[in-house]
Amino acid sequence: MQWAGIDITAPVVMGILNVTPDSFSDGGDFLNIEIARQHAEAMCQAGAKIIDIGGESTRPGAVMPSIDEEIARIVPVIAAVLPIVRQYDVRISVDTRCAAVMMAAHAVGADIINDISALTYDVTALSFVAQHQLPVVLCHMQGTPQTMQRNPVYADVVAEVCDYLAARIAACEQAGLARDKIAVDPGIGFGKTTAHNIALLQNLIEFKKLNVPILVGVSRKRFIADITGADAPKSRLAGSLVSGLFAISRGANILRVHDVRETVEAVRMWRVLADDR
Ligand code: 7PM
Repeated sequence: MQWAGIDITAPVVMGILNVTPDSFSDGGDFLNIEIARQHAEAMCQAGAKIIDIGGESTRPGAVMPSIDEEIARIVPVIAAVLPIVRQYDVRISVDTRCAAVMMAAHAVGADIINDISALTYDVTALSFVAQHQLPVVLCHMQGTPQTMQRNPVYADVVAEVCDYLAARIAACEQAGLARDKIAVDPGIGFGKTTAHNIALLQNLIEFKKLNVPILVGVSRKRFIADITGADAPKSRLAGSLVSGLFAISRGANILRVHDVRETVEAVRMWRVLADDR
């Protein structure tokens, strides 16, 4: 099975390269371009097949940067890491809701659009992605990063998220985007309580009926702290690895993670022991 030029028959790891000063777990570590280059190379060497670069911290309550600020943050980083990721045959995804940022990122080499708003936030985003037939991750979010965690409510979170993603896939196809460019994501932490996140992971198999690759982002998220008591984001590695392996066991194809080496090794162990060849 292929998506975005990547063989996704085996689970794929997407490494996170946050270039926002307030990213909830990297706290602006990577504002320095050189550090970003080194981190991207380390993630490629550790087995990441996609590097996800985001200029907007979408953690709950975050303030949106201006479009120019978002572009100023990510374009130099994409340009700096491009030669490296190309050496490793790794792809670059850009984590943004803004069409202008997608265009600027694509212009300097970004391969994949990772939009937490599933191409609904910016009215011109869908036509841009369809025009260029870009691989896209359609992620579910209830509300906005500013409001989503105030009071997430669903009658049936699995059915509602699945139906939303089905509708977004239909909208993309309607706009002329080939279905084989599309991947979906239940949006763990995007307008969900811990109970909602657990239900989505336990019922991930329901999303297989959408017949597109499934991406899951659990790494270092708050629901892990709620369960393990690991309060500091960087202390949530064990919970992140177990949640990621669990998601794979329930059908996830791509894991979006901070800790690439640990995740690649955990997935390798899992696949041998689960005889999941
Ligand atoms: C809450 C806390 C929400 C932290 C989001 C975050 C995802 C993503 C992010 C995801 C896709 C963070 C994340 N999470 N893109 N971007 N799926 N497709 O790591 O789960 O800051 S931001």
